[in-house]
Amino acid sequence: MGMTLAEKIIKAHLIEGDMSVPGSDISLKIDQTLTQDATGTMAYLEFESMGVERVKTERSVAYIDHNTLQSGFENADDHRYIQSVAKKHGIWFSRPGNGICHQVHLERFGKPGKTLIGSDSHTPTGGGIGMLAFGAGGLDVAVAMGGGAYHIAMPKMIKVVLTGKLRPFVTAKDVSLELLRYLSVKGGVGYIVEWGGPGIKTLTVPERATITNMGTELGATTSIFPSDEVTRDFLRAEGREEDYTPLASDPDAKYDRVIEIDLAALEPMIACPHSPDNVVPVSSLKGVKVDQVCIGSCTNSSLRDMLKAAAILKGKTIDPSVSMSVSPGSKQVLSMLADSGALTDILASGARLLECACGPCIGMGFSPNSAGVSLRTFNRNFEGRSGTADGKVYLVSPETAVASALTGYITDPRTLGTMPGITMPDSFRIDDSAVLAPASPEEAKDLEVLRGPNIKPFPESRPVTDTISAPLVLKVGDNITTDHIMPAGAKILPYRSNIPYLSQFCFGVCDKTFPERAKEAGQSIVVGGSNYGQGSSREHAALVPLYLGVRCVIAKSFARIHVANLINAGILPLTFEDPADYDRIDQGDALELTGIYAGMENGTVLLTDKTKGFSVPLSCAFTSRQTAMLKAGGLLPYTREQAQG
Ligand code: MIC
Ligand code: SF4
Repeated sequence: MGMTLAEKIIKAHLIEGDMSVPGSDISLKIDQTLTQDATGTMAYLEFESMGVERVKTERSVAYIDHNTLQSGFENADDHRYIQSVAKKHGIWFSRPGNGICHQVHLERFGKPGKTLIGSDSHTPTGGGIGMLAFGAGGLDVAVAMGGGAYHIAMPKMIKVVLTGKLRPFVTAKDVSLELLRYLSVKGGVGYIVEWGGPGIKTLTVPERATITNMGTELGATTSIFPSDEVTRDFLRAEGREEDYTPLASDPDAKYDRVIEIDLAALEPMIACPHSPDNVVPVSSLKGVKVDQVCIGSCTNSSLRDMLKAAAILKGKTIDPSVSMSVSPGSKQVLSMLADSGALTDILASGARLLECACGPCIGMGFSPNSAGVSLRTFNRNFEGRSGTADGKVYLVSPETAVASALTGYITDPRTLGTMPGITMPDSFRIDDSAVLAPASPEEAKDLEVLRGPNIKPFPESRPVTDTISAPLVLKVGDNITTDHIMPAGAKILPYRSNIPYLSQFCFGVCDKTFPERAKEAGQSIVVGGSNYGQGSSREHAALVPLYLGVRCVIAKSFARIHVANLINAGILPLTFEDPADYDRIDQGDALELTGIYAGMENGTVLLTDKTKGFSVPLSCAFTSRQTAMLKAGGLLPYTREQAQG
């Protein structure tokens, strides 16, 4: 039987496991890694603690793109730490200002057919170029840099067959939003989404990358496009045609689910607050007043996106009531915008230029006004993420963003008339001067790693015990994101290497008193609904609860990266066998989990609600490796145990 493209890449990288059993543990050889600074500091501390001298991957890159505000010494110190640790251990270093990790990686390093893991949930952006790319916790990336395998549950396969061609003003972003409307933020959990069909030929690599980027919002393990002539053209324009390999699924490959989308039938779509799957046609929100518009982020910051925005803005000015920002995805994009004159058109329209970084996407500046409506070309609109607690963030394409900035109201871009043409250059401007090479192994020996005072030791994990007695300190609902668990934003992000400081903000979006209560309890349990921990890969959403004494999280279901991070941190994740039991327990109840070790073998642990006096079964479907990790107290102690034999 034929194979899907993802299966072919998995097979070529499989270290252990049975690919024919979906959901079973498989381990993969990882060719490339990336980190960004907000998760990178912790990832490199973890890497250092493993005692590996030099990374064992083909290419590892450390990007600085999230924490670029530097409103105090913290970010600058962390940048210096990452730069020095990268140089010493064989990692390439992309300087602040060089761009957003996913955009730069696609431009300069991504290779079809290779595996990539990154300490950022949008690493699947690399699927736009035919890579099998996964978002992962920092510790998993650290292990992969040290030559260790990356473990995932063997995914099932969805194929999205594209036919037709997008009409003017309808974009790749609208394809992503349409799929989110259809599948929801949980619809991709456990799947790889493979894109195919005759319609893909009409999509350029940056458009494909927008789509694979937003596959993360579906909860998918990853998303991937074939590598074809379009991929070759992109790599040629990047001056690296030699990195091209044609790759496709076999014609008789079997998929668990097939979805067809006629590109010609799509219209501009918009995700309403506060979830990327809260999607409706833009035309249905006509007349909603807009306060702020942001163009950029790893979803929509390519040269193509920027040129389109500039072409629509040319000769016009944005509505005086709207504040608009443009953040190009990379130095390459920004310099080409400048060279072509398109930057002048953007600036003349009244938009503000922000640096080539994540910026407003992660609340790093440019927060909206109180209760402000912000239209963003980004991928996430979770509550509070923009930095304004009551801000209302909508997700749109660059075309819809610009049309709305011009009128001051949510506007279907098709009402603008004719889409002005843009000319994409045959070759991009190649200037890798902001990517610093690592030192040679000899030179590296004498290099000092520079640590600032903001770096605090990471929390001590504890082996999971056979019985856990602890109060239920927090009960939350469905689709809790890592932005709820461990918020980001300009005020908190600088402390990503300081878990004790971060801990005061844990679950701040849901309940500001949680940290105090958790500390008082000593050890505690958290209960959540379905898709608990969706969103980012930040392992801080596990490390901070660990620091606060959380020993177990019970949920209806978990998001993939977060559940891995919980296990890596030695926190026990359990699910309700009967989801209705969620309603029977209340915050404040005294809980007891018994028979945990036996449950790790037979799949069931008993939960007793001592306050109410009843017991219910919880499921615990761990692989033998996960069980061993939990018993050792997490991935770091487990890795040390393994190394000692
Ligand atoms: C995000 O978009 O939420 C982030 C910030 O890029 C995170 C990583 C982080 O929290 O540092 C992600 O997507 O993994
Ligand atoms: Fe940066 Fe936003 Fe992309 Fe996360 S989603 S990597 S914060 S641009």
